[in-house]
Parts: sequence; C-alpha cells; structure tokens
Amino acid sequence: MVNTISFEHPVPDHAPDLYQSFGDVDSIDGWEALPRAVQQYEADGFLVVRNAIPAELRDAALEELMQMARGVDANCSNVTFEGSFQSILEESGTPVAEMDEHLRQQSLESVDPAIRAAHVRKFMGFTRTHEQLKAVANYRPLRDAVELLAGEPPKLFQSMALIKPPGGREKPWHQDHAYFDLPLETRVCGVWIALGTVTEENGAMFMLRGGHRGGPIVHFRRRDWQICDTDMEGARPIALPMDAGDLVIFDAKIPHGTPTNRTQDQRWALQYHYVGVSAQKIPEEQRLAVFGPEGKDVSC
Ligand SMILES: O=C(O)CCC(=O)C(=O)O
Repeated sequence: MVNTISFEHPVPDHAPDLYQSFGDVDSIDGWEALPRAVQQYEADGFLVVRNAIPAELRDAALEELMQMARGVDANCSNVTFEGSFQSILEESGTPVAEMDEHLRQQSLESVDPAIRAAHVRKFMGFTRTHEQLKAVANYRPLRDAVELLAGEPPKLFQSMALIKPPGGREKPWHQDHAYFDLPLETRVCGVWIALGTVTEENGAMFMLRGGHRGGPIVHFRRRDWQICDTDMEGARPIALPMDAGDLVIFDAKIPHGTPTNRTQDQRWALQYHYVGVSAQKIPEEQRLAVFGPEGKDVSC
C-alpha cells in the first residue's frame, strides 16, 4: 500500500488552563460491568474501561506499531509526522512542500530510523495490512460493547494510531462527529485505547462530561479545525489518565482534546471509530452547514 506522508503545521502552544482536570473519572474494571454502565455512558458521553485489552494482544499491537514507526514504508494509508520533522527532511535542500510522494518517501530513507520513529505522530488506515492492529479492532468484548452502545452490529470505518512524541503538539478541543459525513442522529462510537501509560503530562485525553448532549458545536480553523478556546471558557473538563490496556468508549459528539506531550517519552494510543451497519453517509455540504464551512477537506 502506498502511504501518503503529511506533516502537522507548527502551531503556538495552548493555554495551560485549557487542560485542567476537574475531578476524577468513574470507570469500570473489565467488561463484565458494562451492562450496568450503559446509563453512565448515555449521561456522560463516555465510559472508561480498565484492563479492557489483554496484555498479549496490546503488546503485539504495540510491537507492530513500533515496527511501522521504525520502517520506511509503514504500509498504511497515511503517516503524519510532527511539524518539527520537516526541517530534518529539508536538509537535502528541497522544501517538503515541493516534494512529491516519491521524493518524500526517498528522503525518509535518508533519516536514521530512530529519529524517524521519534517524530511519527499518526498512522491511519492499517487494519487491512496489519494483523495485530486488526485483532484489537475486532476483539470480541470490544465489539460487543460497541454493539450494545450503538444499538446494532458495528462496522469499523476508521482506524488510527496516535503516537504523541516528546513535545508533540496538542489536539485541540473538537467533536469527532464534525469530521464525519454522517447524519447527526447516527450513533458513532469512538474507542481510544492506551498502549502505554497515559498521564496529563504526556497527553491524556480530556473530555467534557455530558457535553455530547449539547449537540453540534461550530468548529473554526485556529490551531486546528477545532472548537474555539473561548467556547471552552468556564468548562469543567476531566482528564482520563490510563494504564496500558485501558480504554475509553465515547460518543462522537463529546467535546474532547489532548494537551502537548511535556515528557521525553512517546504516548502510544490506538483509536477506532464504529457505526451501526445500517448507517448511511450524507453529503459533505450537509455536515459543513452544521459544523462550519472551514472544515472542508480537513481530517481528524
Ligand atoms: O490522541 C490524541 O492525541 C487525540 C485523538 C483525537 O482526539 C482525535 O484524533 O480525534
């Protein structure tokens, strides 16, 4: 598979108080308690499940991701690097913007694999080519949980690995539904899985409890296509620190974001999105009429 290669735009750092946690998260331990937690999911818009993915499955997935990060050809649909990696590739004298995909791939080969791996931010579209990552997406208790919460058998429609490297930039506050051409009433479940320790310092997920019930919020192009910082004033978000194998299932209308990674370590996570098998797409214009026209041609 041919990867497209992209770079994050360098952006100013976020205000620290955008990611201040108010209170501790209620979670369940393992899948057994899930049926009793459905009401909590409906009310909060998310549910944290501890020890959700067995160690051998998550370790095999992490190893597969590490190999993708070290290799030249990750064999997925898109690889995104932190913006700071651009200047390393440009040492050959050619600006990245002027390189075609072939030249980008070639210039990646000239970089030390450890340096390349230390700047990867995101892989997308890998479940057809990577067995271990596919196995996590298809893990039966996870799919059963999504089926219960989405109300019908799920289909996976997006896969991402989110590796926030040391210094890796924020993913500003947003609603995932804003990025999907799906009717507003479609029950879209995101699943964000920690493959290592996740802390507020290295880029934990922050969520606005109950925020999905307020419906769609207009997004604007600021540091990203995002909810404006001013719309978050007075909000009381909560941080979701996790251990490897913990995850959060969330409604795609929940406002969420992750701060800059202030540590020297990479933060490894997987994110899958599912809808019910009967979900139908809508035209992009219909989505942009709700979430804002500046979202044309952006991806989450
Ligand atoms: O993992 C992250 O840092 C952000 C993930 C996220 O919210 C997204 O990609 O929609």
